[in-house]
Amino acid sequence: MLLIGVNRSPYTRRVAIVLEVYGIPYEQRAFTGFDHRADVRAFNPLGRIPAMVLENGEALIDSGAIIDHLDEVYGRERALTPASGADRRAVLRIVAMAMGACDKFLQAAYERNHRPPEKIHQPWRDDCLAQATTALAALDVIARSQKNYLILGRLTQADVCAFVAERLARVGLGIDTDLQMPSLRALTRRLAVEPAFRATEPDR
Ligand SMILES: N[C@@H](CCC(=O)N[C@@H](CS)C(=O)NCC(=O)O)C(=O)O
Repeated sequence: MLLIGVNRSPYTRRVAIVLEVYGIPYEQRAFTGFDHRADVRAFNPLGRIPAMVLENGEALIDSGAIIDHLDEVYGRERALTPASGADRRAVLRIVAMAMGACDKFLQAAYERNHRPPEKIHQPWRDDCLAQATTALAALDVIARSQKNYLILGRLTQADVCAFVAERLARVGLGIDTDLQMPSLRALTRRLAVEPAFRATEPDR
């Protein structure tokens, strides 16, 4: 199994965490979408990370699709996303909020990083940031009433996605999550010491 992407990408990190939780051996190529366009396109024509190459050479793209495969083949009854029913819907709702927040945080970051200063449209950045932080605030409310994990009393894909989204907010966008989302931050502090999260911590 070959994972394409760097773990400072929330999308790549969530795949790496799942690989670790399921105990799947894998190699990783530390490519980024912007710095290694040609290398990434060899695995994903869209030029985005993550991609994952299976043992038979098949390349999967998009973190959700990759995780769907890992859940099906390796997760089975312990899958981080429950297979069906109300539990599945509840996990997927949180996943959509957290990963949607990542999308919005990245749009705000791209607006800042990929445009000449005079062409940055701050109202658009503010709107993206407001959408993403409102989603994280909703996760904070859920985290407030829970003990160790967000829902179902065990580690699920909801926790993995909340974790990567909170990190992107704090490290990537400089948002003070200790102040603004203290319960979510407490959750990510707890998760950070679990082996799958520790093993995938990026250098920067
Ligand atoms: N929906 C995709 C999003 C992947 C994504 O946006 N990756 C970013 C890195 S964090 C990327 O490669 N950006 C480069 C680009 O969009 O050109 C997923 O879940 O995998």
